[in-house]
Amino acid sequence: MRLSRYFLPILRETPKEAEIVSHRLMLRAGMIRQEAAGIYAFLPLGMRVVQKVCQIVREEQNRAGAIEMLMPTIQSAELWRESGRYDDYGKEMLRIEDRHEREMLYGPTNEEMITEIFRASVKSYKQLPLNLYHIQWKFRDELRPRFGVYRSREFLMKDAYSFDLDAASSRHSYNKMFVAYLRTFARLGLKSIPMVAESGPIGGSLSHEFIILASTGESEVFCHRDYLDFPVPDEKVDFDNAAGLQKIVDQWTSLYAATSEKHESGAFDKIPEAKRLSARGIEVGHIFQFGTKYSEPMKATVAGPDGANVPVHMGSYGIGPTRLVAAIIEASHDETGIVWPEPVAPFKVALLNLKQGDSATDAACEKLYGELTARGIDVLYDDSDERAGGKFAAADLIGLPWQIVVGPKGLAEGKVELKRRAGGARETLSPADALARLAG
Ligand code: 5CA
Repeated sequence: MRLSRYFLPILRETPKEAEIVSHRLMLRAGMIRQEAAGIYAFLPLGMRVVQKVCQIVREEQNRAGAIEMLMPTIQSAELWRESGRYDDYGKEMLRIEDRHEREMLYGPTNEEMITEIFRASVKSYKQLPLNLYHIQWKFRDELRPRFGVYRSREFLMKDAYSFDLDAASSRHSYNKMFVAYLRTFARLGLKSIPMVAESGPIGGSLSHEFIILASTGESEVFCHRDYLDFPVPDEKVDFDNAAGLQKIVDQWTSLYAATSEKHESGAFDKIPEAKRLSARGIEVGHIFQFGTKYSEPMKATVAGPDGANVPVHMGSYGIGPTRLVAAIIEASHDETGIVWPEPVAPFKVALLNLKQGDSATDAACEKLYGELTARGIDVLYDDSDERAGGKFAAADLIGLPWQIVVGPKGLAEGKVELKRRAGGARETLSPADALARLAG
């Protein structure tokens, strides 16, 4: 992509309304724009990151056996009356009336709708277990939307819903998502800690929040420090091996870890003092097991092996991809800007032409640009007329993992500079070597 043809509205000034670093950097780097309180447009650079995050979330959901679909954002109030949540949900729900005066709502979550879809066609335990998910916009009329896309009113959610015949197999489904979440957040370059959590309006007795430690986090959390060094299961993990998964989950829940709502100071104080970690965190995922809370009132039953109809056992599993973009920046930035972990970077390389208009520099850049593109490497080519200082600052701000700096002085010796954004290490090498390094 040539910067001269791209849409990257970088802000020079620090926006005053932004209280935390991720919000500031997302606005400055031209990733998002506020359209109303808690409602954001994702501009091209921001949208690329959202897509990368969603793709990793998707791959790990699929690996764990969940099946992707897409439900609508607008739901009928009727459905929510069936579960009894229509009135309970209160002011957080955006209620809408259509032209026929039918009560509708913008979905804050989808337990009711998925239960309705399930009961329409699944009749036998032989079709279980089943886990269906989608990645879709949600709306919650948050009392205090803040920190940009971290706590917005409209946000993207990956929500998965599992259906099982009984509590034991429902636990297996829960564990699949638990392990998928550990892998997902690790692939996004984050250290997540599953913590015992309150289930709130979703319901149920078993619930974990996946927390990223960050000083700007909204949640107060308490855990054993050793979680920070626990091994994350690799891609060979067998999701069909119930006992094997339970072992992983047992290890990841063996030490104390709780959000403030579930905190027990007595238990926490038993941890040796040096191992106690009391910190702030960002909730990036939340999983719930709630048995028959929805299936019973909504009559989602299947015929069991003995022919008798029983309500199915369910769980739901949420991840916030748009919140994750903010969480990744909170975890990975420096004083000059964002430092993208490679798997979610909007482009892999920034190619900086330090003397646009100089025929040798232009030719070297064009050649590199063509070669990088041909190899399928995402490159943002700064071919603007900006002076060198401005190009360096913009490249650091948007935080692509690599920068190739091409200027007349270096080129006179057949060299370009390759800079690693994380850590700032620089190397002087030939364009061919720079290319080989990035293609490797
Ligand atoms: N139905 C369940 C699980 S599918 C559910 O709604 N869970 S939730 O309420 O915990 O939300 C799931 C995830 O969505 C959260 O972990 C968080 O990552 C994200 N999320 C929730 N509220 C917001 C918000 N206001 N802004 C951005 N992301 C949010």
